[in-house]
Amino acid sequence: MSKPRLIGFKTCPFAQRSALLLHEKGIDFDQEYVNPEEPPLWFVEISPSGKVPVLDIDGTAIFESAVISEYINEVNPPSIHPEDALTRATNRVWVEYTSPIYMNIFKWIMADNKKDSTSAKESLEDKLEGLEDALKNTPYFNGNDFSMVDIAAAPIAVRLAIIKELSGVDILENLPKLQAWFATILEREAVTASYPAELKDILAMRMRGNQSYLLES
Ligand SMILES: N[C@@H](CCC(=O)N[C@@H](CS)C(=O)NCC(=O)O)C(=O)O
Repeated sequence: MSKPRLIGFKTCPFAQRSALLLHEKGIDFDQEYVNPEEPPLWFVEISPSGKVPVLDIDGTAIFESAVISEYINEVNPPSIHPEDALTRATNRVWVEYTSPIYMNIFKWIMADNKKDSTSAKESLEDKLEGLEDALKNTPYFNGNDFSMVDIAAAPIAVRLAIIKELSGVDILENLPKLQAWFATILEREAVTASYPAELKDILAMRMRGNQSYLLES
């Protein structure tokens, strides 16, 4: 059996989730990034939706980050899911909850005028407040154990920290539980390993290219 191959875009938070779980489980894998503007033919052939992440296991392509996570977790015990079925279901609910937040972040940082930027920021704040209310002042979402919810949210933590560095705006200012949770997540080695070192520069370049109101204001 050859090494798993994970295909992503450098900026994709969903692909980052897959990389994070692979690192967390200590799995030796090949990370491959494709250019979203000019995806190679081999990628188009293995990704029916044209989306990343794709996990290639010996020629079988698995896609959708939640499915990839379940597969990686299943074939690499011990499971990082909680034992209790209801807690597991609740975790899956919060994994789902975090997914649209990436689009909110994207709209906020790419808006090129005050009106769009403010409305995107408000939508993002609403979602972050929902997450804040679900937290219990524990290191990780479930307590002391790192879980799928922590993995699902880690790319949010990474992006909001980058945005704060680039723009000086801290959207977590009034969300103390989220601040603490994200700080703990960002300290984890597997989180640092899960995204390319140049992510900040790529995001800054895209924001500047879009005349991001967040950078200009
Ligand atoms: N539900 C998918 C979302 C993946 C997704 O939206 N990926 C984006 C990049 S972050 C993508 O590949 N977009 C290209 C496209 O839609 O053609 C998952 O969780 O894997």
